[in-house]
Amino acid sequence: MSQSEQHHPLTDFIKYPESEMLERSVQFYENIKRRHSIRMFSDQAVPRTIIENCIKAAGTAPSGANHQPWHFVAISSHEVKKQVREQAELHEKGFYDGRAGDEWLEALKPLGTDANKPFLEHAPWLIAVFSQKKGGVHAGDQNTNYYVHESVGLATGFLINALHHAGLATLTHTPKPMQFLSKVCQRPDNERPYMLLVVGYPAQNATIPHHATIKKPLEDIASFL
Ligand code: IYR
Repeated sequence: MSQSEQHHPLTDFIKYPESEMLERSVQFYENIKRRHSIRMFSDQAVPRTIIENCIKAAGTAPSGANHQPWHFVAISSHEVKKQVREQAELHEKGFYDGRAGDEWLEALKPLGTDANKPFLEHAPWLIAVFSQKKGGVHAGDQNTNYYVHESVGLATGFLINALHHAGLATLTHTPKPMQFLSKVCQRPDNERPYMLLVVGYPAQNATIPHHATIKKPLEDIASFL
């Protein structure tokens, strides 16, 4: 067996007593349901190490053939944040002025969003997530990646969860189109911008739209056979 085909014993799985599992599952749910997308951020700084740790957590997500087809660009530079805001607002204006179409704009009404994105400058961190069509288990590999969208979606979910767990608020922001992020973030042509996370503390007067608090009950999202 070649070295790359070796397996290791699983040594870090923790088996909890069932009563503890029950308690942990409740605790996790109670904690994650306090996660809300917010659009009003404080400009209070967040230490870089916290962001690094959350990105490390995101990097443990499962991915097709373990190729980890993602790259995260963490932006705290005022100059770069300003560029992101300018570009995002420019594109979003076209979107809200009609490119989105009536049905989409109608669906967004309860969220109260518009083309103004001041939070892109106020928040201490923006994390641009990029997906890679080509790659491999080592940086620089140029093999085919598999299930790229699924993998990057999972890593982004891990990241949002890690940031929330650390005590930060986020917005999953999808400026449309967002190709401009490649240039602003100095990423190569073979990577595609996937999502932009806005990260920081909520502003003191932050609100969340009622619409976003409506979560489907278990019976509507799950079946047990
Ligand atoms: N990208 C726009 C519009 C937008 C689209 C969806 I779908 C949302 O859930 C929220 C907003 C914007 O960020 O304003």
